[in-house]
Amino acid sequence: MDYEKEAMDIRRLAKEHTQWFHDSLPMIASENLISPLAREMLISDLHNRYAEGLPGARYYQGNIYVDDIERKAIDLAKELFKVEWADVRPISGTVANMATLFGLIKPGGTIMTPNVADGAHISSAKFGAVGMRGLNGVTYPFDTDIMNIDIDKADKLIRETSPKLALFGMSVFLFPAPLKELRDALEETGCYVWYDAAHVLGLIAGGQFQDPLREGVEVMTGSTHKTLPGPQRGILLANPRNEKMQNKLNYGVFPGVSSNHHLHTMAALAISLAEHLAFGKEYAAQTVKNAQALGQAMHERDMGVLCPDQGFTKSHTIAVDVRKNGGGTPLVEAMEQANIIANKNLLPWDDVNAAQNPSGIRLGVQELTRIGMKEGEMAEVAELLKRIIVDHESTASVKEDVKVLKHQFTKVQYCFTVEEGYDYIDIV
Ligand code: DSN
Repeated sequence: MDYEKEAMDIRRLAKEHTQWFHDSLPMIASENLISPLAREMLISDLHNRYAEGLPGARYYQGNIYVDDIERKAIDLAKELFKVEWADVRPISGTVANMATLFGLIKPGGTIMTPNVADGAHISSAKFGAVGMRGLNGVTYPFDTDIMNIDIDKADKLIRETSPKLALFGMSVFLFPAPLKELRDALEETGCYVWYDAAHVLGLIAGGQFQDPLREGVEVMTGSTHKTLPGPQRGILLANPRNEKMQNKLNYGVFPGVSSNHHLHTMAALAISLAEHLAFGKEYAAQTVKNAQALGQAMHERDMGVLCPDQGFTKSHTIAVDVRKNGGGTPLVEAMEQANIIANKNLLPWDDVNAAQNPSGIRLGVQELTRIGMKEGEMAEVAELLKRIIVDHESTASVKEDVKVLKHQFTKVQYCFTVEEGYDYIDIV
């Protein structure tokens, strides 16, 4: 085999992929665009190096500058989230979740989590990290009319079950979790209260959605590439009740579930945190406005957007029940052919085993917002979606109009600008 040709083929495929996304409307709620300054970190020498432990207490030499970068990342995270303690080493949101499980609960312990069909992330499921830790998972009762935890039933169940750990946060996260409403029950059990903010991290930091760390949450995890538009990475934030708890979380990250923590993405995260401190408020507010505008425009076109009485969403995401138009799978495939990229999604009435053929579609607007789209463009996106989902128009003709819309928005916004001729760091 010609291995050089293989290598060049891989490069070609990556270029074609990049061109495709340049021509597309990416609407997967868990993705975003990194800024030019943060992206530069990904090809710097930091990528080639190792660090274990914490700044000033490492297991390898060569970390003089890495220590300074990591200290800055920690300080920026603490400022952005107004939190006492931050660990920027988890290499993904799921790794941050695993570190929390490793640190705060032992096998056999009881954890309360949202249910996957109701929109929870797989790491909170028996077939995900919760199961791998050997925990007894109990799910919150859910009210499908309001797409949120049923407060009265959950209050009762928390008191009856007395979990060691209570997890909030979803992957179809439309409305704030009822933290204040359940606070008494949670405090009475004495359990650790943990919030997986992966999807809404940038909204929280920007003062939108809810403020979990002021609503009774002690530990917040997240991924740093969704509504917080940074590198693919994770973060762990806490107001620990005592030093023992802080040490447990620290130990959970290292040596619990990670060794080297990927220094290029750590530096990219530090830059993204600084950019979110500068631009996050404006970005988060526009993101939520756009999601609500998209929900309204699709609702006006009778497309099955959930929760019209609640204003569709308070986050970056809307959920759409597309059963009457053919179901999630064929429709996201047709959308993909028309260059609108989204994912099919379980809705609460689906069997969890129907994940390959669910009722719903999940749409996120955080990336379209990142390139400067506003409410007017959301109406255009709704019309493009209607032509596929309701009218079943030819995807080829819709695709041309998708490209015309997308090509008007080619720059990443809400970040520090890089001038033409910018002196990028050398790879070697
Ligand atoms: N599964 C991802 C999502 O799309 O929500 C998060 O890890």
